[in-house]
Amino acid sequence: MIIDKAEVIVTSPNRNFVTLKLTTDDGLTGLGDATLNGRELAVVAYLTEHVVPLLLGRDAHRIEDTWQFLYRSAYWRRGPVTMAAIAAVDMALWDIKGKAAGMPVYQLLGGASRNGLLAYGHASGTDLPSLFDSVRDHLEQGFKAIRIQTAVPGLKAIYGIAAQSSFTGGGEERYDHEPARRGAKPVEEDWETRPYLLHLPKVFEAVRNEFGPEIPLLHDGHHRMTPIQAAKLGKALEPYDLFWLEDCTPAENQEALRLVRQHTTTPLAIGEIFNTVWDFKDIIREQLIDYVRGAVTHMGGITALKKTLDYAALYQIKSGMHGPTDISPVGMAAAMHLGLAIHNFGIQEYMKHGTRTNEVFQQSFTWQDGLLHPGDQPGLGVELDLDEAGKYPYEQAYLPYNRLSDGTVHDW
Ligand code: GCO
Ligand code: MG
Repeated sequence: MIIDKAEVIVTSPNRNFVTLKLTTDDGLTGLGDATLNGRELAVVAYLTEHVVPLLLGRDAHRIEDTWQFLYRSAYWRRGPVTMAAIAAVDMALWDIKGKAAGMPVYQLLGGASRNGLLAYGHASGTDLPSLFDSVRDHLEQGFKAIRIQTAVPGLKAIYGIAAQSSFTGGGEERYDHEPARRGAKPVEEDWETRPYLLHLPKVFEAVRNEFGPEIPLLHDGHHRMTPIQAAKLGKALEPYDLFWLEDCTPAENQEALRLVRQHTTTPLAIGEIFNTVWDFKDIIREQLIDYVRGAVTHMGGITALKKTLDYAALYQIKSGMHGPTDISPVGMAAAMHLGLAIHNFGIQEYMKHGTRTNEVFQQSFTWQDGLLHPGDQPGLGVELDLDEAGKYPYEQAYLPYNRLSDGTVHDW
């Protein structure tokens, strides 16, 4: 089973996606997600110029060998561009192997460890009434776990807050699709940690009073706090029993988590911007986190993330795979197959893709009673409609960034 065609497809139905499509000499195809939000074309070039020529003629069955070859032969290791490119190849090869075997990928990974995947959605609001509406929307959609993000009095624009409700069914009017956020320059947002630290516990108190103690609630700090601020927030949120506090400090300062950990029992999740097991090794071994946020798309694929999660399992640390809409339907499918198979699954982030995205990518996953399931089609269960994809050419799109009120650039 020889790889004899490798195409890199860029499409922007609701946002930009980079997909690798491999075809074998016996006509099987496999898809891999290589989307790196805001830096998409760097991965396109890495794949097209440096990886595709190496794939042609290789045995499509040799997933581990291909992974090791791409990782080690480059000499320059790790990094989001390299690891997104390797991830795409890895996913596409698992897709092909599943099709060759006539089995969904989760069967090849050991079979289902559960009936479906607990998933959390993103509720947000500019004030409490709009936040409550958004939570209600999510409950009606069947979500059994919900992330809570709110505006902070005095700050104009913050990541993760939709202008209206963050969930509108079709998924077209959310913060992650707003046209103002796509363009030739990154949108500037503002930030001050003090008003946020004062405000957030009150929001969680109000949400608990309105919706009760049962529903698992999550929050994303998006790397904005110092270690001692994060420790203080974790402690202040303890009465509201969070499922997790995510990215409380900048992820690259791993020692920070030791300090946070000493002060709070609020569970911690980190790692959406990590790309290898080396980024997780110490914080797993020292038990400084509770959930691994790595994405299949950015961690070098199913092969590499499974190894990281197996290592995390030794310490009762669970998966919490990244799943915003900048993970393509192919990357989401890979996450679902992996999540279904591993023993230490924790929760899956799930932001519904927009209508146009779902027309470009035909998907077999199901969403029922608050649980995701990748479906039982051979492979990953996703196909790409090239004609649909061709309607939506690449659009320059940057992530926003933050400045403090005195003008200092801050973590976004
Ligand atoms: C999350 C993330 C995302 C990121 C985005 C950047 O928890 O879902 O923080 O919303 O900001 O993926 O590309
Ligand atoms: Mg996050």
